[in-house]
Amino acid sequence: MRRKSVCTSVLLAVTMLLSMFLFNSTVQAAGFEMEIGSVEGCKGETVIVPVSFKNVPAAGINNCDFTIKYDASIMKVLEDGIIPGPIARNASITFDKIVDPNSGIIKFLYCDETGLGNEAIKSDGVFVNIKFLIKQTAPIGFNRIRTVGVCTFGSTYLEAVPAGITEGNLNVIEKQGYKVSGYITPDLAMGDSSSALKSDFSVGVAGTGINTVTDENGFFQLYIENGITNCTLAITKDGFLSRNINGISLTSPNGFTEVSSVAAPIKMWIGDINNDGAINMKDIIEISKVFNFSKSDSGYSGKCDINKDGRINMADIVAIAKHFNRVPADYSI
Ligand SMILES: [Ca+2]
Ligand SMILES: [Ca+2]
Repeated sequence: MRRKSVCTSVLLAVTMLLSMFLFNSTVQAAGFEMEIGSVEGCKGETVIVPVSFKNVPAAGINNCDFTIKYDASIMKVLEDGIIPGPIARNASITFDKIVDPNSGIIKFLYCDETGLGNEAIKSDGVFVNIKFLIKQTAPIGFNRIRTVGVCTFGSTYLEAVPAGITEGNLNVIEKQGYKVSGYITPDLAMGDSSSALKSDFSVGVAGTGINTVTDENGFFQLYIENGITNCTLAITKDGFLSRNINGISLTSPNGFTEVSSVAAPIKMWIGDINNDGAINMKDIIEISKVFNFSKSDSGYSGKCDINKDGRINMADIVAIAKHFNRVPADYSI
């Protein structure tokens, strides 16, 4: 964590320094463009908005610095929802971002730290994919996704590269089809189900690309195209034993199916730290590697802090013990 923040500081400093030089000379690589994707989806769905570079100059894009603005009342960037694209080289070092979920701002930084052009962006393609959840309160219609402030792009030779910017949008649509909703909650020994633990369960319809995530109340809602009358929901979240809910019939007369309620939510078992489909000693070993670490320690692992209280200790082991030696098939018992 510390190393990453140091990296961010270094990237910021280098990018700002380069920007000062960049204004002194300009490469005439007419035609370089950055395009923010346009997507559509309905309330409760997740969508992926790509940000792509086109007509990248032969000298490559050595560094860039730009900010994207979206409507935070309509969309939410998912946790781990900013994924560097294939043209970002050695992204763990060269690529960084800062998200402000309250104001709907994402700042992107890229810098070839070799200084030799070895990690400059040389080809056209997707620079970053941004995964958004469309909020349940989102009204039907278009919402701009655009840049704000100065967007700086620099070549390997420290020349400014002028960029044409195409803004994108999210079109929130009314979707036809069956609606499936429900509530999910972690089944914890301490009975604590704080909102941090209820949100961000991924809920997908098996065999389709339909997917959403739970909100802070553990609520989810999906729309399934007419024609599918029966489905399986696949529920996953980092650190939890994955679960399938089979045989959901969608043929209720009003087209609306509730698979679980606030009073009787679908329960998920925590403790599959290594995501191998079982809660066992291997997971305890993962926790023991970071035992007694707290959030301020560089080795702290959010995944091992089962109850999300900022410390990795016996309480987390106890939380795992509740469903020790269980596999997904045990959920039906
Ligand atoms: Ca495991
Ligand atoms: Ca803990």
